[in-house]
Amino acid sequence: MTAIRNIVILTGAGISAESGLRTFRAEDGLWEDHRVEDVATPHAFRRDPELVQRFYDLRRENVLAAQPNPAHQALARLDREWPGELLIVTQNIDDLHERAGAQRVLHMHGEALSAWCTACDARHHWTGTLLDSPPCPACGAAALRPDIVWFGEMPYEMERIFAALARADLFVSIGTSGAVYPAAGFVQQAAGHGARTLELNLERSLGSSMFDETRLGPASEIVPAWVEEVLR
Ligand code: BV8
Repeated sequence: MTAIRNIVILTGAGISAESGLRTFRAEDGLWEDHRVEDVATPHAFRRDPELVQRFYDLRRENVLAAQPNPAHQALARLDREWPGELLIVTQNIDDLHERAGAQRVLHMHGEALSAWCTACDARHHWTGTLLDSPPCPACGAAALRPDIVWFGEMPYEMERIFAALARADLFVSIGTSGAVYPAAGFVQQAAGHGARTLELNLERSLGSSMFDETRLGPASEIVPAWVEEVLR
């Protein structure tokens, strides 16, 4: 088996579930009691900006109140100690990877603690609310929206992600259902470039059959065990 030097890790809502942040595919399919298309599309924002701003103000509060769990801490340790290339590509808008100490992190779907001015294109670290249409700190316009990639919008840094997938020897997917693209297609891309592929999840995902190996269990248990193994 070729030596593992370059690792790409994809994380989803499941890695933050044990930190108290709800996952998406709740049994009722609602997203915190909203239909996804009512709160996470550009169309929804044009139709009812207050509903969308209130929804993300709530998500921002929840993120600020949450704490990293042992899965986040284990990946932060791997980031510190792994001598080869490593990129943690997260679909999550929370900052729990960074608060656990991880640095090589990329938020492909944006960040809850960031506001984006649609007038001057500036982005601002944001912990307050947006429902009250605060002025942009750079240009003063009341044109701030959540810095989030909504459905139908292009995810962030796709070139950097594709480049890392092309160089990966190992692709690991943690806490994601494989329901949303282009993230759900990364396993095929990595495998296509010859990488070994491993899934760590509570239950088999929609893409499980595409992985060389699947380990089931809560992230707070199976992620530290896997990191221990890799760093041994
Ligand atoms: C785009 C930010 C053009 C918002 C999000 C191809 C086929 C079909 C459809 C499409 C396609 N290509 C594009 C589409 C359309 C769409 C899409 O995929 N629709 C789906 C619904 C079919 N995709 C898009 O619109 C994307 N944009 O395509 O632009 C383009 C094309 C190519 C290249 C460039 C551009 C944009 C999608 C991004 C939307 N924004 N988030 C916000 O957060 O508010 S997506 C959002 O939903 C999350 O970020 C995440 O990506 C997804 C939720 O999935 P998961 O994170 O996996 O969470 P989920 O709840 O589903 O699953 C949790 C898992 O964890 C479960 O498996 C569970 O078992 C496990 N688990 C639970 N607890 C634990 C656990 N595991 C371990 N331990 C535990 N304790």
